[in-house]
Amino acid sequence: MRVERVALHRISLPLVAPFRTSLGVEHERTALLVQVTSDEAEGWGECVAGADASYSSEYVESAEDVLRRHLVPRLLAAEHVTAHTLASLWSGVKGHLMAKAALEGAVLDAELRTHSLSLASSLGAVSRRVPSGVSVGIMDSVPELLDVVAQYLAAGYQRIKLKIEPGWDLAPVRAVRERFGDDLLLQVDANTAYTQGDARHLARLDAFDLLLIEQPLDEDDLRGHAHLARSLKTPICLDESIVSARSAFDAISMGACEIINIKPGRVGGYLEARRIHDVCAAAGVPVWCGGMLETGIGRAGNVALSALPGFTLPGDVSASDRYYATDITDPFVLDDGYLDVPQGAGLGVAPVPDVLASVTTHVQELNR
Ligand code: OSB
Ligand code: MG
Repeated sequence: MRVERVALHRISLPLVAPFRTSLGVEHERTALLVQVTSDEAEGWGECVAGADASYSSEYVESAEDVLRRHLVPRLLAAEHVTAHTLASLWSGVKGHLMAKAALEGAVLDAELRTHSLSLASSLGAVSRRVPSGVSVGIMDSVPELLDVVAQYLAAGYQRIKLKIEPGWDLAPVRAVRERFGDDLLLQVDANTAYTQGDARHLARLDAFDLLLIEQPLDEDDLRGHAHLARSLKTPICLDESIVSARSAFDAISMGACEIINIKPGRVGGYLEARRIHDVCAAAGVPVWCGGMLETGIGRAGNVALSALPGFTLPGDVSASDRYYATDITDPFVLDDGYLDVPQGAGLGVAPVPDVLASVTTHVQELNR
């Protein structure tokens, strides 16, 4: 495939409700969409970098900058590319995995459309629908949290993840467990909010029979997680720490986690996400697909990935209306607690032009 043009669309999409984590609060999703036009097809990718650098070192403008200066020029200078050859094209560009993932996603979408293949089948999907979980932000009060969780359960979500931080952990978890019972699939996500000194406090979560605790410590603290794991019955799951198949293997080997959250956008794209899945499957480590409040573009890819056999836990792949009143693609809809895996070529979805235009704040076109 020969890429003729790349367009970077910056968008701002209001969230249906503010989303608060230990890292801060988001009222809208500011994101970058990458559109690739080849000699044969068009493809779209979504960059999961946030408006600030609180979750990772990347943010929207850093992704835009590295795409414009370093990644897109290499792509446009190549006579023939496939998603699998991009890694060698970018060998001189360190890091910036979220920017790379967005461009790889767009190239892969265009390539698969050329061959009339769905992303799900190309990755090795085995399911036609995937169970849907939901990530619930930090609330102002426990009664408010219980109302929100009750609404999600009534909608059919199959698993609840509570965001936690010091001061918002034992009480909300206890309240949700007591109100909704022992059968509820319940887990928590700390987004690095704790330190090793909190080990005894975190061990008190063991009483609530959680599926897992996600990323309690700093992203570069694998040894700390391995140490903490010895104090907790609750399995540790890593999110921020896992940036590649190699880091997944290291974390598993060190005993830093028993479960891994795979986010394609965080690890450089669907191809590396697939490799992490394979490493985990070989090690007997369950995985699930995380989310970054994606629009329908990123969501389509996350749903496809979630259909792989190693994704044995429900992911943070919720319906479009959990995030946005109007998504930029046809919405993903919850059906009996599941989302259907797109079967069309490539991602199987594309932006609706009018909706995209209404949320776009800036477009940059780069040509051969
Ligand atoms: O840590 O999993 C996280 C959202 C933004 C950044 C980090 C995280 C999250 C979520 C939401 O938990 C997952 C989703 O529903 O997209
Ligand atoms: Mg997380």
